[in-house]
This record gives sequence, C-alpha cells and structure tokens, in this order.
Amino acid sequence: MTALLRRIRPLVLLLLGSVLLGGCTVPTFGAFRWATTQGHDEFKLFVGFAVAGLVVAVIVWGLMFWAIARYRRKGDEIPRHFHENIPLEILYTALPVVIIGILFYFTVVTENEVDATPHPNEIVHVLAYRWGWRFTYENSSGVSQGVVIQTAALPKLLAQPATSKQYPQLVLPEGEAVRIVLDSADVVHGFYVPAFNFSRYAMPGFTNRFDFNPTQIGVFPAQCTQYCGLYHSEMLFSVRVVSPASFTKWLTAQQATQAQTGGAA
Ligand SMILES: [Cu+2]
Repeated sequence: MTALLRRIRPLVLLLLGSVLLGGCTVPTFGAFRWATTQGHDEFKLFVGFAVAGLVVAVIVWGLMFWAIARYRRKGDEIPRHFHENIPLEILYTALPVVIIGILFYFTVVTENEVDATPHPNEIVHVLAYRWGWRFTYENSSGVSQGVVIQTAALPKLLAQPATSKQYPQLVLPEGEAVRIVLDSADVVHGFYVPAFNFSRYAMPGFTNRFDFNPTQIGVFPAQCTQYCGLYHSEMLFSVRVVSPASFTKWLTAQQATQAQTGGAA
C-alpha cells in the first residue's frame, strides 16, 4: 500500500497544486456570482449540490481505486469469493435516499424563496416577441409610468455588436423589489439573465410573474434562451442596476423625452 501511495504522490501533488494555483476565490462550479437576493439563494443551492456530488464522487472513486489496487491479481492466487452482505446493502440503499431527501428539502426551500412575490416597489411588464423585447414600467400599484423601452427595428439591429445601444436595456433600482410580469406575443421565448442565475419561459397565453431584489450595481448581459426563429440571435438585452436615486432620475428623464416623442425610445 505504501509503495502505491509513493507512486501516486506526484499525481496527487500536481492535482492539489493546480487547484490551489487556479485561484484563491471560492469556486462557483460554473454558476454566476449573484447580483440579486434570489440569485444568491440559487447560488447557495447550486454550490451545495456540487459539493455533495463531489463528496460522493471522492468516496466512490476512492473505494474503486482502493479495490483495484488492493485486490489486483498476484500470481495464480484466486481471491476469496462471497455474496450477500445485508448490512452493507441496507446502508447503500438508505444513504442515497437520505441524501436525495436532503437535496429535495433544500430545493423546495430555495424555490419558494425565489418564487416569493411580496409587495413590489416597481412593476415592469416584459413582452418578448420575434425579435425583441419591450419593457413597460408601472409603479407599485400598477399605474403606468409612461416609460416604454423596446428593441430597435430589425434592419437597424442586424450586424450590430452585442453591446450596441440598439438592444434594449432594462433599468432596475438596487435594493428594491421589482416585479417582472413576463409575456410573449407569439412563440415561446426564454428570459435569461446569467448574472441573476435566473431563466424563465415567456409563453404566449400564460403570464409568468417573479420578483428581483438587485443587490449589485452594474450592467449585466441577458438574452433569449429559447430558439424562436431566424433572428433568435438578435434577441439580446441587458439589465442595468442603478441606485434608487439614479433610477428615479432616469425614470423622470425617460418620462419627459417619451412624452415629447410620444413612444418608446
Ligand atoms: Cu426568442
């Protein structure tokens, strides 16, 4: 056994070294660092699943390699044969059931937190259509704020870089609850903001409602994630989270210009 350990030591050191040198930040396992309280809940659940999976994987791999090394063929010696081990069989049946029960519990708790829609400070109607997005702002009582943000017409949009101003921007206030009321005008689209760890279908004939509590100021890219036709790739947008004061200023400025021009910017 010690000979084996000595043989695999360089490999273990190499693996450990690459993990440590790879970065000192907490690993995200491919999830995004959150920018909303809901996104943070999803992040915690995702990391919990990844860690649980890794622990199980390490135990399974460890036992496999131990069995391969310990019981490898030595000369003509035939290993001892046996079958049935009731305690072991009960253990490896019960343990996965318990693990799945725990993961299920945390999934339900997290989903309930993410889907909770308490009283919002702001309501934004999001309409997905081929090929763009329309954001209509309302106050917390559902009264129109007279602000509509919409994707530019297709000829203007084609051959634009992803950062183009022709793609619409959903502006949200930091630290406030924003209700999104999501609809589709034609086919199924996907409303996806990677930085929020959040995606939901925009479906014709069915309204999806959910809340965001943005916790981080910044601009976050977003897009349609459901292939919806020829210009699906043009269904880009971004979310800009600003301070509540800047949000009010932005809303007032939009109201003034849109009242003048009589429509979406
Ligand atoms: Cu789409």
